[in-house]
Amino acid sequence: MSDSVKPADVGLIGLAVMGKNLALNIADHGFNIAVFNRTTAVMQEFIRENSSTPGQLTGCETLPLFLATLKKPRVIIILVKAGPAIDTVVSQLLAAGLEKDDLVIDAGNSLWTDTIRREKQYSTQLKFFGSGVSGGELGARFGPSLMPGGDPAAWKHLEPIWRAIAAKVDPKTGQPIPGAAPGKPVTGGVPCTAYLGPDGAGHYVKMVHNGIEYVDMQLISEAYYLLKHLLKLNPAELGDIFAQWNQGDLDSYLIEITADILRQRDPVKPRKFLVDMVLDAAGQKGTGKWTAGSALDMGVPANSIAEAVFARCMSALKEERVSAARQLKGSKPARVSGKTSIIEAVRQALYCSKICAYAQGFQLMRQAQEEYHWTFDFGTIASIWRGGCIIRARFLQKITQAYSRNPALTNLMLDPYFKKALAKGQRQWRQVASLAIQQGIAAPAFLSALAYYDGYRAAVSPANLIQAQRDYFGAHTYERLDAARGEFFHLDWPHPQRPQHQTTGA
Ligand code: NBP
Repeated sequence: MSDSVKPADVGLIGLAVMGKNLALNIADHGFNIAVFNRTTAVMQEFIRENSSTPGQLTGCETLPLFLATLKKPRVIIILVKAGPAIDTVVSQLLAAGLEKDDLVIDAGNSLWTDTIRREKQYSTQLKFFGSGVSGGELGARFGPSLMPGGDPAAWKHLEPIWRAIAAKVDPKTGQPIPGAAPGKPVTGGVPCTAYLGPDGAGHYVKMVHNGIEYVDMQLISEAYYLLKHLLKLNPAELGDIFAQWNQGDLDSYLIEITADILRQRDPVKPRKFLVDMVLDAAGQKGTGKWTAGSALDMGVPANSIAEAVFARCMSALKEERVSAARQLKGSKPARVSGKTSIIEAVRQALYCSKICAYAQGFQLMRQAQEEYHWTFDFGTIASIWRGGCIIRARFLQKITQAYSRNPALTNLMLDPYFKKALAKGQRQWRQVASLAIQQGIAAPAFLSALAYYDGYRAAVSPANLIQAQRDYFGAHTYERLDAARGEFFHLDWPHPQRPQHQTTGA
């Protein structure tokens, strides 16, 4: 290190979309930052392009040089492709001289069980820490939502940086404070980050955030598609509806960008709207699937999250769908009357379904904390999602308030505010669900959210019959309504191949 270069406060490895933008955000906040990338040319170009950055950026061509540039104990953020690349980078850092007190933060979308494993595996060699980062390119650049989890002692070193670079919200309204620009970060406000718990807690919360994001996007797409077909509206008209919705309860980043997207003309064929030219096959990187998988593993009903993942899988079957459309009959979507009331009904259906999606995400975290011995503060989780992240929304202030009213809330739907919202919107929600069914329009997220609501509020379900069937064919036993929970019975069910039958305790 030359004498003119001050030791760096923090290092960052991985200069793709997220790493570059997070590095600039960190530099904007007055931290000296050293950066390294596997492909040196990427690092060199990044340094060249940002030579006028007010903060100090130091590009390092080798890992030994990178380590030598950092203050001790070193604080190193890794933003490389999630998966084996994390272990590769850690091994390379160890080979280059990383020390026991140094902190390595995996800020990518890593599977939480990998983070649990890595923290244990590297515990004698370094301090491994996980943190979710949400907000995409612009969030990383001007203020993301940061979801850290790991050793609390390690958090002390990271906390000042994370609090500085995170998105900020107004303490009274919970609304994001806008206006950050290169070299001019937002000052004041409440940072959208908080320590969430040990080992994989941060990455688990980030994963659930993404699972909710899948449903949010699916619900918005279903609302768009229903309005398009029921009211025969063009994308610009639909964009205006979403822009109007963004002024009320649905105010959120995803609704805002939806309005922008719908109004966008195609740059290739300007007479067309771009959305009409985009192929209807949605990709996925796996965090939605992980969320649904975790729900299945723990037995938590998160049907809308799973439906949102399956809807993307269905969308990907483009060629099969095109062929099936010619062969399978359904009712044809027809124009319906009452434009204003249909728009309002879809808005209510969207809001009610969104409540169910978030309820499922929080239920999942509630169960995960039992499973992994974490203690989540759900109000804090909701509060750090109010700004910076993809699911940021006015609605998250309501969730923050719900958990501050009752931190032990059994289900978000039971909070007085949300109970009222569901009661108010449910007639129109059911109307929209019926319309979708009658008109043959697939609306899996709307319908699954409604099924979640109706299933959760059903004091009596049809599972008595399932359990009786299980006992019939597999002697799996059943509990009785007139006996204590945990007391099991079995019947030798009458069947020609099973001569005698009787009820027995089991
Ligand atoms: P990518 O996930 O596309 O990863 C590209 C970076 O990883 C490049 O810097 C590449 O170096 C580096 N890399 C790879 Br690939 N394999 C490596 C290895 N074995 N050793 C060292 N470096 C390696 O980047 P991203 O989109 O910026 O995302 C980074 C992380 O943040 C991911 O976990 C992602 O899931 C998460 N995330 C992304 C977003 C988003 O909007 N993109 C949002 C939130 C979270 P190279 O230049 O030499 O190829």
